[in-house]
Amino acid sequence: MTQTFKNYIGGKWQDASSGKTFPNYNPATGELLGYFPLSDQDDVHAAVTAARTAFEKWRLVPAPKRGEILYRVGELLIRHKEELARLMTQEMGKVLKETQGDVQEGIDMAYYMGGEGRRLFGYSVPVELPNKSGVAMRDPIGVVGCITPWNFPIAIPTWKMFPALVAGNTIVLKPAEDTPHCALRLVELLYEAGLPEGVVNIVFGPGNPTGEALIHHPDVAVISFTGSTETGRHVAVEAAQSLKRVSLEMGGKNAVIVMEDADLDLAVEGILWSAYGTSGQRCTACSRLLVHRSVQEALLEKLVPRIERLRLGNGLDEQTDVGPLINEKQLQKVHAYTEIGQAEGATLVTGGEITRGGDLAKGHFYRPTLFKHVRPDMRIAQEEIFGPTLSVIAIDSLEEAIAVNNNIKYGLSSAIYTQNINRVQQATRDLATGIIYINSGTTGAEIQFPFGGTRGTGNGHREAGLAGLDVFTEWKVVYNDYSGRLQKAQIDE
Ligand code: UN1
Repeated sequence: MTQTFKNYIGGKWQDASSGKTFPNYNPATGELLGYFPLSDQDDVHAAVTAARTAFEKWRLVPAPKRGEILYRVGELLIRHKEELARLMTQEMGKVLKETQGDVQEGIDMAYYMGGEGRRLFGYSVPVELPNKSGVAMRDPIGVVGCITPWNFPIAIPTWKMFPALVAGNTIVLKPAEDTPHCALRLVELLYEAGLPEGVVNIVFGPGNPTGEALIHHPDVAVISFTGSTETGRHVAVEAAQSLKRVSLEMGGKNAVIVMEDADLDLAVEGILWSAYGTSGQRCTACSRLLVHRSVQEALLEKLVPRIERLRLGNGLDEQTDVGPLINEKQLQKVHAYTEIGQAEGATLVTGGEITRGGDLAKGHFYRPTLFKHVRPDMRIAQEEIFGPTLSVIAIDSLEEAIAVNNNIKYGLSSAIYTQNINRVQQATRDLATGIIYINSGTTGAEIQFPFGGTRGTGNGHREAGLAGLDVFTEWKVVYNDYSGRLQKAQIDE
């Protein structure tokens, strides 16, 4: 019998108050994996109320103790790594090696933010008056609403929840409706590690009504969102009404630049991995290849056969290189971009097809696709496709590559292959993205550094690293005057 799962609110498993549910499918096989509650305003209200109540106690738990819970979460994630990876592959399709990496990112974040329990550095600096001191410290903000995507269903919730928790906030998590089960398991492990009830609450459901209720709730102080730029803009506009703090992590249209002096074999590996890994469904995925005209044909001669050899299939099968797309809607969107590219006059070199044969018949599989003769202003070179589609643009100089790289509404990551140190320096200075890779592809960010991008990719915040605490903390400054008399700053001599 198919299992029906529940929300976890205030330490209790609960159905949606309406009794409604939605199904969860395996994108490789079409198999029904379970039903989850379709939560509305009432469920979200109950979750926010539970989080708000729990906040008054959680904020007083010493931060090192909060950190210790995260260390235990790290241990549990290690113990359950294989189970979670398999569950994730079944739920969203990417291959086991990648889902193991996804869980590993959560483990890394647990230990990193666990350590922040004994840091959370503020600072003390000299003050201008005698017998007075000043200290700046980080304070939690309150209830944080986390809205997370399906492409990194463990890692991204940990990027949001772990810094928020160590800083003393409480949480309502709304995971993507395509990957509810991973999020549920993560929350279960948090409680197994000893988290007090109500500190993390999970409500399942789609953007509307579940996400909408969260971004509009007056007691939610912060929204941390990862998803499309279109939805992120909506979140920012709506949440502004109640002056919520909003952190947005959105789209990318990331480029690999290959200069004429590059090691082409090395570049091929980086391009394959970052363009077609996760079936191109990463914010950091490479979707533009800016190659020097003089090495374009040599590069494509090496690259195209390798693309054609990528094996599509169920991510649980060790032979598989590329899993399915997340759902039918995304499959149709990716294919529509193939038609757009052809209509725009780009040359389809390989792929461009929905795969319906044999074992793949029930899944949402798309052949790894490459277009050449792409102009930088074509839609396939400007818009985020979020699939295995790579557009090759010929460039004649580093300056041109940088200009093409930057002339786009996103700014998450970029990469350059060159052996020339001067070009490395120039590219590092001028590529206008939040992340730059030298001689590797556009993916592979590590959690101890800030993650995020410029322009339409974000709204100025960063996740992970020390910067990842900023969204979830308010600076509080305490002046302590022990002179026993009225002292006037800026006025007393
Ligand atoms: C994302 O694509 O949403 O750098 C996150 C990377 C991963 C994280 C990607 N560590 O590709």
